Amino acid sequence: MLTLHHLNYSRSIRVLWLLEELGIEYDLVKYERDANFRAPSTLKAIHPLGKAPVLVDGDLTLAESAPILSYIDARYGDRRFSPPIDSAAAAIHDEWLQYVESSAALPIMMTMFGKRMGGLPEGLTKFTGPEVTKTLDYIAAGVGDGPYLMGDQLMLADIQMCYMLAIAESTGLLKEHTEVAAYLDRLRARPAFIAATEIGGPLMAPRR
Ligand SMILES: N[C@@H](CCC(=O)N[C@@H](CS)C(=O)NCC(=O)O)C(=O)O
Repeated sequence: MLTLHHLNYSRSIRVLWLLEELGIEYDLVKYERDANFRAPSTLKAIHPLGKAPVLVDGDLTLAESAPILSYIDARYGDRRFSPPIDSAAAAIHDEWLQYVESSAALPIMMTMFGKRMGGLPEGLTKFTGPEVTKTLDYIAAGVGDGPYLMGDQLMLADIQMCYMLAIAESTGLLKEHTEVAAYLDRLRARPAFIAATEIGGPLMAPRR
């Protein structure tokens, strides 16, 4: 049986969402963020990074959303949310899947932290401003006529992308990227996404 270690208001909603899309059985262990919005130390007992998501499947303990999504889809999902193996589409999809955390996350998360912590130093803003614009332009072009990144069918990369775009939206970064905002709305309208939030709680913390 798969066990997902889920933290409220976190990236682990991605994994919960995929599990709900697939309709497979799993156990869920829930963790609550502390007053500093950090994961409780009990999560470190599951994986040394102490971050969510963590997936446990027998002897396998896996951190990082992207490989977790790929593992579940390949082993338990008949690759329903991935292009045919070894195809060019699979390589392009993998690029999108990795892009979210390895490139898009940095400027979006830095801007979010800056906004919540009283602003970034000017030198950093000179970096993050253009990087955020480039990132959102790139995602908008990637979705194109959509409805999803790879066309008609929802894929793992879309599931991976949703959390980062929700952060961008909550930071006010989607105001001039209405097509990206519309894509985010399409993702959040998926019944399995809604089911995941009913089980694991909302994607974002309420604004203070
Ligand atoms: N690159 C990792 C990031 C994991 C991560 O940063 N998780 C955050 C939640 S969104 C976390 O657990 N934060 C709590 C903490 O660091 O204390 C992934 O994609 O899964």
